[in-house]
Amino acid sequence: MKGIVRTLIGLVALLVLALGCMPLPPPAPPDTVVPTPTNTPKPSPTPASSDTPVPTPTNTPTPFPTPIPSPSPTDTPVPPPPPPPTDTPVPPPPPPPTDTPVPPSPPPPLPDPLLIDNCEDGNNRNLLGGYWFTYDDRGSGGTSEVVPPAGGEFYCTAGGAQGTGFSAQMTGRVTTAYQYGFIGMGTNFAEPRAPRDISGYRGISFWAKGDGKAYRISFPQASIQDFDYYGTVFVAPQGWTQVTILFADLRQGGFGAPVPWTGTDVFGIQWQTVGQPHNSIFLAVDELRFLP
Ligand SMILES: [Ca+2]
Repeated sequence: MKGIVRTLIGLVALLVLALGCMPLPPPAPPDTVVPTPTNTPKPSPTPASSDTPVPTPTNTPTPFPTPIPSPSPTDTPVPPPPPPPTDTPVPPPPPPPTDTPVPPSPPPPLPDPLLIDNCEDGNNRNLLGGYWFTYDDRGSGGTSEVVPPAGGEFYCTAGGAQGTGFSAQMTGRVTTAYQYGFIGMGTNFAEPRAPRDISGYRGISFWAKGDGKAYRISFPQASIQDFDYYGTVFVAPQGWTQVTILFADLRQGGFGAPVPWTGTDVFGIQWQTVGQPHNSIFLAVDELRFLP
């Protein structure tokens, strides 16, 4: 009997030793009932036999409950990156500046074959090519003065008829140094100076403004050499006024030889003072036209 006990004790000792070498089961969560060796039913004192089930602590360990991972900083929900800046809708480029609708330009004015000059081109010639000029009595011993000076260039002056920009103007004075003292201005129908046939026209018209004095408009012609040209006298109004001159109304001054008017050899037009003296002279003419 003692042998059996000893054997049992030895077995128990071996068992205890074996249990000591067994890896301890991981600590179970408090709520897990893990059989501990104390729960192990103590082996019966009956002799161990091969059919005696030896309880072992190798009970299948209760699986750990899946640990709930504690939130880690990395688990902090990362706010989604801000959406990439949406492409700012690029406004369509402004349409190219549309060509400003060009209003249909009025047809260019038809060449006015009747216009002799309107002084708007700013030069010293009329539209027929002839020059504007002034003259005075100094060649006859007088001392009358004209501006622009005789022999110099004659340019139209600002201030024209009917709101236009320029007109032909002369100023000056007429003295008595010469018995028939005078000053004047004129324009030729051609350059170089040459006679022109203007017999197809009834006359000319022009706009005049001046000092209220009388002026004689005359038409130098090739067939007259003594300066007694055909002409007529008009009074220069102080405001722009249209003046009409009919060739049929022209007469010679009477101091020279009578010559017929044919209108076929006319050099141009000139405006000349009448009488003397004149302390001041002012005459402007503009918008010269032939009368058909
Ligand atoms: Ca003008």
